[in-house]
Order: sequence, then C-alpha cells, then structure tokens
Amino acid sequence: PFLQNVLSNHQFLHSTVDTQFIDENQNLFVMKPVQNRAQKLLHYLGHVMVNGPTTPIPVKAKPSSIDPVIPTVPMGDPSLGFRDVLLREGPEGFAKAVRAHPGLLLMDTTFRDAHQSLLATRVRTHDLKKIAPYVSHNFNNLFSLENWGGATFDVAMRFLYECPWKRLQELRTLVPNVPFQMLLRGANAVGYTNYPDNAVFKFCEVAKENGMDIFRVFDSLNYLPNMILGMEAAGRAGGVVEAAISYTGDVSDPMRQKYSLAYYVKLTEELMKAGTHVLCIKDMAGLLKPESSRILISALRDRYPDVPIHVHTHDTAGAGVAAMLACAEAGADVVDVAVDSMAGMTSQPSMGAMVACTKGTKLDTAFSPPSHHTLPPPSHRAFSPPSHRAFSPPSHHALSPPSHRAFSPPSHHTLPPPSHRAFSPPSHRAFSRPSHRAFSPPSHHALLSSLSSYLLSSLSSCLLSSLSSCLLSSLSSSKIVGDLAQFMVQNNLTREEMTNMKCLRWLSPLSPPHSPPSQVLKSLPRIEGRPGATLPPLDFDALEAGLRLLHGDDITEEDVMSAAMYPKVFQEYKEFTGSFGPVDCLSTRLFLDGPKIAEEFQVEIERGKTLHIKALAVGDLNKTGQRGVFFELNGQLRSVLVKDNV
Ligand code: 3PY
Ligand code: ZN
Repeated sequence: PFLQNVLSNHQFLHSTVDTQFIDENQNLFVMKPVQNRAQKLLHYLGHVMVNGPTTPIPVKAKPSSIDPVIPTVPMGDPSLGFRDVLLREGPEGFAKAVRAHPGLLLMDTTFRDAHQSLLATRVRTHDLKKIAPYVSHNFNNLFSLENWGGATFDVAMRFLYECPWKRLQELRTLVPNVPFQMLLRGANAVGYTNYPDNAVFKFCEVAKENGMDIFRVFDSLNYLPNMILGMEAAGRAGGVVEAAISYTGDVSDPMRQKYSLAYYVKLTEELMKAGTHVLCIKDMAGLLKPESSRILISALRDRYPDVPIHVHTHDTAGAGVAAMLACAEAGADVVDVAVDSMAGMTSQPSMGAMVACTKGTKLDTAFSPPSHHTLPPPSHRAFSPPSHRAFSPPSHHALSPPSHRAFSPPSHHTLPPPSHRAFSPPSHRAFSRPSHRAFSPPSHHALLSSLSSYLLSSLSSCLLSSLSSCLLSSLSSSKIVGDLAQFMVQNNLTREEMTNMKCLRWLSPLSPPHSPPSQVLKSLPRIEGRPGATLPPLDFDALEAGLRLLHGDDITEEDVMSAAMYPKVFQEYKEFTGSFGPVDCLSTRLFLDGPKIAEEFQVEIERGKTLHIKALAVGDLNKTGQRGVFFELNGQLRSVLVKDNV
C-alpha cells in the first residue's frame, strides 16, 4: 500500500519532492534475499494453484487434506544406540558388537527402500525431519536406519527439488544415535552410469563426512570388480562396508542350478577376502522362501561364524516375515523391515509383525511400545496397513476398531511417518495384493504372458533400479530390462525366439542370457573389463569452477558431487530453485497441491525466518494466457503472474 501511495503521488512522480534521503540510502531498496525467496515461493504456489502439481507422481496416491499428527518426544537426548558403539569402536568393533548381540536386530527401511518401493521415492525431507526425533528416541536399538542412496539421490533433485545432501545433514543432527545406512550401486555409486573411479571414492568420502555410516554395496549382476571398487571406496572413507550379494533363483530347488548354493558360497568367499565388515543377502525381488532362507543362511553362517549377516527382502509374495524368521533362526543377525503402514507388498515386511513374532523368543528384538501414543488421523485407518496388533490379546480385540485405537495400548508401529499420511492410500494397496507369482521363474512363458500387467506393475522398484546398476553401458539397464520384458510379453515371444531375432539390434547392447554377445552387439563397440577403470579421472576443480560460473559462489563440495553424479538433473534443479525458491520448506500438501483460497499458513524458510502467507484469489485469464494470483505476505498484498498451461 505504501508503494502504491507513493507511485500515485503527483509530486513524487514529477520529482518535485526532496528525494535526497533515498539517493543517499540506496541500499534500502536492494531486495533482501529473504524477500526474494518469498516472492519466488509465491510464484511457485501460484504456479501450482493455476497448473497443478509440478511433480509427476507415478503412483495413484493423492496428497491428503489432513495434516499429519506428529508424535512428541521427551526433552533431552535420545538413549544410546549402535551408532555410539560404531563411533567408539570403529567398523570392526561395531561388527563384533552386532555379532555378540543376543536378539534379532532390525534395519528400518522406511526412510529409503519402503517409499522407493511404494511411493516412487517421493517422501520429502520435510516429512522425514518431522518424524526423525521420534525415530531417534523410540527406535534407538535399530541396527540402522536406511535413509539414503539408491534412487533417493536422483529423485530428491529431479522431482522434489531438494538437495540430497541437506537431507543427510539434517537427519544426522536429528538422529545422532542410530547408524545411517545407504545403498551404493557399486561402481555406479548412486547413479545409472559408470563413473571414473575417483568420483566414486570422493562420493563415499563426502557421504561419510555428512554423516553416513554403513554402505551397502551391490551390483545387480554380482559383477565382482564393480562391487570391490565400491567396497574400497566405502572402506577408505571410514564407513562400515556391507557387501551385498544380489539373490536370484531358488537354492531350495534342485532343478535350478544357475544360481546354486555353490554360486553364493563362492561369491561370499570373494567378498570376505575383499574385507567386508558385514555380509548382506539382498533379495531385491522378494524370492526368498523359508526353506531357501534356511539353506542359504545356515551354509554361510557355518562357513563364516564371525561375520554379521544382514538380509534384505521385499514382501511382494507375502512370505517376507516367514522368510526373515527363517533367516534369523538360521543365524542371520539383522533383517530389513519397514514400519507397518509402509510395509508389505513391494516394500519390506512389517516391523510390527517381526517384533511380535520374535517376542519372548531367543530372537526377541527388544522393541517395546513407547509410553505415549498419538492417534493416527482417520484417513490412516481407512486403508489399514498390516498391523501386529492383530496379535494382541483378545481383551484388546473386544475394543475393536475403529474406536479401540483411541484407547489401545500405545504402539509406535502403527504410527506412520507423517509423510506417508500426506498421501491418501497408496495405489498399490488399491490394485494389488500379495502374490506367490512373485516366486515364478520369469522364463516360464505361459505364465509371463498372463502376467503382463502384473509384471510391469508389481516389480519392486528396488529390483528395477538395482538392475540399472548394471555394468553394460551408460543406458539405464532398468529401462532396458523393462522394455525387454514388455516387448516379449506383448509379442508373445519365447527366449529362443528372442535370441534368434533379426530385430535384436534394437535391444543392443543387452545380451539375453546364453546368447553369444556377438549376435546382439554385432559390430557395436564393447567395453572389456570394468568400465570405470578406463575412464579418465574426474577433474573436480574444473567442475567446481564451471558450476560457480553458472550458479554463483555458494557452490559446495556436496553440490560438486551432485553435479558429478547427475550433471543435467543438478543443472535443472538449480534452475528450478533459482526461479521458485526453497520449495523444500513447504509442507507436502502445499508443495503438491498448493493452498486453498483463503487459507493462511506459515513457511519457515530458515531458522527464525517465518513467512506468513494467505492465498487470496486466482484471477481471470488475461489476453496473454496468464492469470494473476494474489496473496497476502506478512500482511502485505502481493501478486504473481502465472502462465496458464491449459
Ligand atoms: C536401487 O538400486 O535403488 C535399489 O533399490 C536396488 O535394489
Ligand atoms: Zn530393496
């Protein structure tokens, strides 16, 4: 209003007023960065109000209209956890302590694989931060919290417009006691391509400096040279090295000899020689059954009594809890689970179920419900995630749902992370259910064709993205494998037909199993050996100088690593936040859907700097295809012009 008054003042406009004060205090008119950021955020909100979400959400989940209830934590530090052991005793001492631990240990994947598998990795730092203190206080006896790596690095920048490093730093501050774990795609780090070796080494070093503790290193094809490079990088950075064998086939089926017990034992021997601190079996397709679990884990436990064994699976077939119990009984030290509301289906088995199934046994996880309880919002009950409460004594059942939850014994397991509640029912629950078909050998042609839609909709994204860490080329192999599967199903093709097809060139450079590479690659160039070994080292200084030229001087070492992993994605992320400001400060509902008209809300853009915003109106379409969107910002009228894309 002040500016409007001045601008309509005749004397001011005709310079007949004394403006010496203004001339001498030009600095008052330099837009402060805060105002700049605020204006950019209004621009973002206006854009979402006019054009809808800026973030494609490939699952059918919709942002919930209910704001999540955040459970409170007591004042003071959380109890000690395994991270304290790690800091005190280093990776070797940590591994010993894990082996000596009497019960079954758990890794919670809720912050990484669970949402990568159910919600296309769309859970934002904003929400993870809100639930983090609760996790730190109540889940302090976890082996680790998987919260980084895999697809999170890429998606954070590409779709959430936030910095993956900031996520790590902020969570580290909020969770000082539980070890953090990440998924490192061997020599492909957190990308879909081959990097020069020095980029992988540097990446691990910076990750460790920012708070990462345990590096699960895998290669989707168990290509040892790629794995060993990743292990060396993690180890040299001072991290706990967890070498992960990708599991496929079925060791309990004598007819399936390609990936036999002997194959896994041999691979383990190599990884032990390479000095892994922890050994992981990574069942990224959810193929482990109780019997195969027993066979595999007891064989490895017998041969290597001192190494902690950690097992990862997906619950696609619904047998995850049974398989993980069998692993634990056969000598595994740690299994992966997700909080109940984010468990099951293509995600990990339910934490509540594992806790309940081991309670009072020698595998007791020592997880106990906290002494306080926050009622989940009603929307949560509408789609009932699996719940260990089904195991509760009958007297408890007498107070059955829905009202019983208001009175029920406190249970942290039913508390989803807030981010999950920010979405209404995840689509996977709406259209799928556990299916033993996840165990079917994919080469079974008749089955495959009947599975066409199932195949494409239910492969865990963990599986798909793991395939992408393939050594073959810079193309994303998950895309290649997906295309290949779709192509075969749609055209009703057998493996033999595929191998003999002239059009195979279309699929190059993927070589279907058993076909001679020459048939596929024809005259295309091929790489001998580990690709990273022959790439010239990355010049970090030159990269940093280039980034500074483009984006200014506040480029950090972490930004340089982001650009090294994903040059184009990083560039677009910087451009986006350059125009739209720190969108990571918005709540998930505002980020996805924008505010409702007349809604008032606060946005904390930095500690102690809160914007008070009210959405006022969206104007009519003007002649140039734009709309004015009107807000009140800290009590002042503001408007932005937004191009209407429809
Ligand atoms: C990834 O590479 O992101 C995975 O989750 C592998 O399973
Ligand atoms: Zn996984």
